[in-house]
Amino acid sequence: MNMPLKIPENHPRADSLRIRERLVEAFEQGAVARAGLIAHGRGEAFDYLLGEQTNQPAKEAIRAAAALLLTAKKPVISVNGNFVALTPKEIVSLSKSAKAEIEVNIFYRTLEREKIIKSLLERVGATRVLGVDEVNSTCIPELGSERRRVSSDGIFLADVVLVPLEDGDRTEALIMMGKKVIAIDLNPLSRTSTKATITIVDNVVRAMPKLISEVETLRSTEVTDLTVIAEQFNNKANLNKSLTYIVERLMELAG
Ligand code: PTJ
Repeated sequence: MNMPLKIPENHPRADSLRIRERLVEAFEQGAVARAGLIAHGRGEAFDYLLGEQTNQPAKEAIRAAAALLLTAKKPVISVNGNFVALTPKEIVSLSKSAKAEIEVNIFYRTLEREKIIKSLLERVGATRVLGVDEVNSTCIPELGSERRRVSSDGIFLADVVLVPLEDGDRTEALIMMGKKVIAIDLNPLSRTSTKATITIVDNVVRAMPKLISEVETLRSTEVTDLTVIAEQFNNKANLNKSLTYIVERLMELAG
């Protein structure tokens, strides 16, 4: 076990180091998978390229995602180890404001990890967490991984599923089942990003509070207008904008 790192306030990378520490702590608690630490490193690299801020294409995706959540009949937030380590309170808050179920669905599946993730959510106010030791589970067709088992009351019935930090093939399977998928992924090139209905290319740490506040902003908007906002969103065009943003930023930095 590592000694917790004492991060000097004036360290130029203090925020990033604090986030790393949260991941390490949640790994030691048993919530984050070993591979989750590697996944975080990959995310950090893309975040550098994005300038570690929520850019305009991400803001547009957040607005469309909020509209989609508000028009959904049965939205579900899918939660894994990294997501709960980074934004536990925001997951609970979004589930309340968007009236969405929370379901634990992990790639490296053990009952022990499921229970730890559930308890971290309950500690910050979650009252109903699906997907843990479920008698009532169903399998997603065409999916080989442990993620195929989903709650019959949650992801299986959902029309809209939020899938942050996804591993890839499940998004495709959910889309094939006729569901709409909102991804939050720092990598605009990932399979998840390209297959999702709406991809927010941003760090979950920044995107989640903005998504919650956008849900509040749009709450009183007419359903027909919300539908237009969600349907007018073009994921491919938005991902192209994120890539262009990175390219232009790097060109500028390169002088
Ligand atoms: O908890 P489990 O068992 O379900 O395992 C979860 C991990 C994350 C290990 C699993 O889903 C996995 O292996 O994911 P990948 O294939 O590494 O993909 C994770 C994606 O999330 C990558 O495209 C990363 O760039 C991205 N990512 C990493 N950190 C963040 C992120 N996106 C948004 N915010 C982050 N903080």
